[in-house]
Amino acid sequence: MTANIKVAERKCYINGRFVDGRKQFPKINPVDGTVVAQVHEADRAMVDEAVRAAKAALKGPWGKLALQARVDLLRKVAEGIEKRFDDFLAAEVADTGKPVSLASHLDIPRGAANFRVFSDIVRTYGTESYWLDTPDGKGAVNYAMRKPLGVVGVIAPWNLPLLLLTWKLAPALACGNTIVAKPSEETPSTATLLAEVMHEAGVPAGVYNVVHGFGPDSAGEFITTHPEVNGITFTGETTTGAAIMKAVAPTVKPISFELGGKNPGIVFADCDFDAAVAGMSHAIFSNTGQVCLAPERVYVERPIFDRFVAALKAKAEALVLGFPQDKATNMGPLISRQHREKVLSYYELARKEGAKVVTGGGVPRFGDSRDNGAWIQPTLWTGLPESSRTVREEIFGPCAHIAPFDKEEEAVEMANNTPYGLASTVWTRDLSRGHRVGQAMEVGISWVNCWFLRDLRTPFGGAKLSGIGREGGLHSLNFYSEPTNICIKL
Ligand code: NAD
Ligand code: 6OD
Repeated sequence: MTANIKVAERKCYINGRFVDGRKQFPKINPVDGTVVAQVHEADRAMVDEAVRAAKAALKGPWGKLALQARVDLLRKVAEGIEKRFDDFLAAEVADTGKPVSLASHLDIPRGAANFRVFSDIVRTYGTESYWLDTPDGKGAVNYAMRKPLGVVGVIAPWNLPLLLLTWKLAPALACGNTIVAKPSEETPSTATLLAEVMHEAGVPAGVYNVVHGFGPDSAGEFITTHPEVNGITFTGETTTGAAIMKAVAPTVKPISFELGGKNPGIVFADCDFDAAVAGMSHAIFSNTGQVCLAPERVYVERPIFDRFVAALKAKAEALVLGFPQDKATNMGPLISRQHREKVLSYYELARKEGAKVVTGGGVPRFGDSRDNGAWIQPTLWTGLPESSRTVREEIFGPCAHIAPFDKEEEAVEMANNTPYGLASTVWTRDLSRGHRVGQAMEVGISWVNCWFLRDLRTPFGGAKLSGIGREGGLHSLNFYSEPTNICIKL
């Protein structure tokens, strides 16, 4: 099914030109283990060149553009993504192996939507202004003016590549910044296609630069340690965030971090049972569990515990692990064999820690090319203590542990007993309880009777180890701009 995908070349894009790296690395399709792209890795000199180009563009035509003209260009970028929808879709699917049905409804449309949303929001972005009384009675006008941060380093993960890159790129550009972007080494393609779209839209050279590569001693580190990069926005693992914090410390850059999670789901006995089972199944397994917001810990009120576990098991076993293009497919592989090793180590650990394996726990066998890929079984466990590593550590796979509870307070306490604080989802028909428990969650986003649903103008980010700062709507614009306080004495 994937054999007709050509091996693409993914070059870096610096100062409006596609550039070869001195080294290349292969991108492997996790569906069947074939090479789908050769990726050009940026060395330190290439990152330097990208930063120089981005800095020059700030002073050049981009910096001089009026806001309306900038917004018009970003809208053209949104249209450009839509015009090349099929190319973006094919590239994202080849890199990740995710079902076409998912990428065509989520990843690519959101890539375009991010540019539209932030084009709209930036048009109405105001700043404070105050009238000051002065002893001479003449007064003063005191107002804040927002300027771009400058050159912004955007470092993105592989799970929702275009969606998460543009989620940061669009507001940063809307505020007038220039960009040095590093997509994940696992998903180089859509960021590269976006360079073509930017070029066609007429975005000036140097405004959007793409440098491919890895983290330490590669493009990631070269961006974060670069003295001329004025801010870093990062989505990825908490441990990577910690390393980046250290790296940026000597040059004191503002950072915005969206990090890992170990999210709880709480299901009360008074919930709409079928909706809760469908909602939790979607939340746990979509994108093969590789969503930072996915609930890997599920707490179910005891009267419905056995029935809920059985219903969730049935949902897991009905998932179709198929080729991305098949309409029936609703779960793809993990991103790579390497990531599968990590997830499988937790499947093994769960057994050692005494879990009852409700379903899954291993690698599926297909008898076709998928056996060369990075497939894994959707997996559910019960019976683990809250202190076990399986229940405490982020796995980032299609799996969850389900535990019973008797009292609301107990569920809240277990849900919050984690060093992470990204997201939660609560299922109940009692609206007061929905508010009460939803508000008690120590997280950045708390859903009731839904998951992943969000107006893009609202704040997004994590508490505790799940992040620093908030993006979304005006929160993004606040991060990607620097206020100057101006006071004029009359
Ligand atoms: P990762 O941290 O391994 O990599 C993310 C990016 O950082 C990649 O581009 C990588 O090359 C780069 N990188 C790695 N080490 C670096 C370093 N030392 N300096 C600079 N850059 C470096 O994360 P991942 O495996 O790509 O993504 C999965 C993780 O991301 C999970 O933990 C998940 O929860 C998290 N995530 C969080 C959110 C959120 O919004 N909170 C969203 C998506 C994913
Ligand atoms: O929807 C978004 O904007 C967003 N940042 C989603 C993050 C998903 C994490 O995997």
